Amino acid sequence: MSQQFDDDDTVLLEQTKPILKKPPLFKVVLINDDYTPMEFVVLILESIFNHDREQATQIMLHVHKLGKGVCGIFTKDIAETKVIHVNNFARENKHPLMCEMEEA
Ligand code: TYC
Repeated sequence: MSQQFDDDDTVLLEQTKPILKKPPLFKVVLINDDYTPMEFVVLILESIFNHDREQATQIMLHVHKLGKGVCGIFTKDIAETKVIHVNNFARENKHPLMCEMEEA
């Protein structure tokens, strides 16, 4: 905000546009493997990514057939946390499921 004065010394305020940058977004990507059970992948997509059973099944089948697929798109901190949760949950259950993030 810059300050100017007119003839009777009234302060004139100039509105300046706030400079707001959109935060960069990241895709959370699931990778296919031959061992993780399909039901476990569907459970992850429902519980960590809030997909309904139908969407979760579609995404799991996409990953199963094509090798990888997007679970969701998030800001950096949220994407990092989701990846950690997926990988921890998979390891706790002794599955080799892999999850990564990529700039969107
Ligand atoms: N390919 C696995 C199977 O046949 C299922 C699977 C799907 C595993 C997606 C990982 O990210 C994955 N049991």
